[in-house]
Amino acid sequence: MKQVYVALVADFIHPGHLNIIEKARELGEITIGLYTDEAIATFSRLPVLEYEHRRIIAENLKGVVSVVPQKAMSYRQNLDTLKPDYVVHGDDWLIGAESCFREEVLDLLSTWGGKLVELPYSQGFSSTLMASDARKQGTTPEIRMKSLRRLIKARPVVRIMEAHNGLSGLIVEETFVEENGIRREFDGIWESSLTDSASKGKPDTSTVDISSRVSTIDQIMEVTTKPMIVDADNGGLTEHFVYTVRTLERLGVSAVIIEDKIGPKRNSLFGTEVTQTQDTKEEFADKISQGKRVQVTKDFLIIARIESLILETGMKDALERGKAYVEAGVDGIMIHSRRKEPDEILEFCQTFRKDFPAIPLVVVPSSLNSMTEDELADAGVNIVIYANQMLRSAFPAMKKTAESILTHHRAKEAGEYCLSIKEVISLIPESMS
Ligand code: SPV
Ligand code: MG
Repeated sequence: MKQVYVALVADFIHPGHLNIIEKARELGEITIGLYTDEAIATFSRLPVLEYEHRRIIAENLKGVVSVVPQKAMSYRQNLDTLKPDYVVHGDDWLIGAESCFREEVLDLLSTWGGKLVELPYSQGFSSTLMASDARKQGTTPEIRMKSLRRLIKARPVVRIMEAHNGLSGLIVEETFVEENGIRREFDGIWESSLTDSASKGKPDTSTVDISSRVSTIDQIMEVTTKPMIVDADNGGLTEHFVYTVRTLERLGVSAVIIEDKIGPKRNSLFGTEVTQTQDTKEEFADKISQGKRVQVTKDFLIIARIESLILETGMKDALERGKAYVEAGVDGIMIHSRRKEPDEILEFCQTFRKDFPAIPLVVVPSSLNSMTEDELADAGVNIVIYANQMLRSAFPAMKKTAESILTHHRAKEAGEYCLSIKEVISLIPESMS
């Protein structure tokens, strides 16, 4: 029997895929190279289904005798091992981002006399389009919650953007750019105490309470599918924090971040200009372990935010706290700083990483805005949170518009800051699909 290799995502199977499988079956025994989340994450959004679920689908396609993971977009590793007689693929990779993988496949096959069989691309079926339809179909709390852990595993660095209401949530959900044929978008949403409060005209002092925060969370979740990380200030009293954990988990939030401070809440970016008190290492570690004790699923993450660099209690203190919080069972560490220079953040990340290679590290580079995501990833960072840029960019535009109307006694001149009437009435589609 001839051996045939077909690479597949198997998240959505459409007649175009079945066409390819049928042709492959005519040629011989089919091995599916099933793309791993890690491979897919290098060029697009994660599939809706996890690898294990996709494997079950692939195994049950008629003519498939085995399914092996394809761990990169490149076919090299699997083709070198299997040396198939045929590779079957749609002809949609002749041009575009995937064409380099096609060239590599042709090169490899030629070394053992294998052949590439290409079928005309099935017009009207596109996995990318179907994936965006799936987005409109929505998600479930469970799928949404789990997706952050999958992303941390799959991506060199997870890119999170702030949202403070449904509209900014939609922008985080849907905005993308294309770079060399590769789609770049945000992986998830930060529900920020600063911007949730500011958008309600309130200071960032926990005056917007958890019930009100939950209503914003719900508003954002209603129009998005991406995972959400919630900023819960210091989590409140431990006996209240355990309830917050249960609430967020039930809603399908993926992670909560709590900071190791006590007393009246002040935004960290004030640093030592205002009175801010750090919790003891022991008390805060206890809050973490109580939170971990009550969570229902294995998927929810509790991330501890270390404020030692903000409060200038030193690197040694920050690292000791990191160790204590990990021992208390924390799932990730956020290290915060308000310096423009990267030195202290980098020193923390590199030192912490040596002792704890597997604990996710989170940074919020608001002041430190010159470092790229790749540079942060090289220092061991797993999650980058853009914590306030949606609100900060909306505010000046609204202010300019208000001033322009007051100045000119009419709205004409403010038009340059505004969406057209046509755009605003069709901004949000009326139907779900
Ligand atoms: C927030 O976005 O509310 C944060 C990050 O906690 S920071 O404002 O930098 O403290
Ligand atoms: Mg905050």
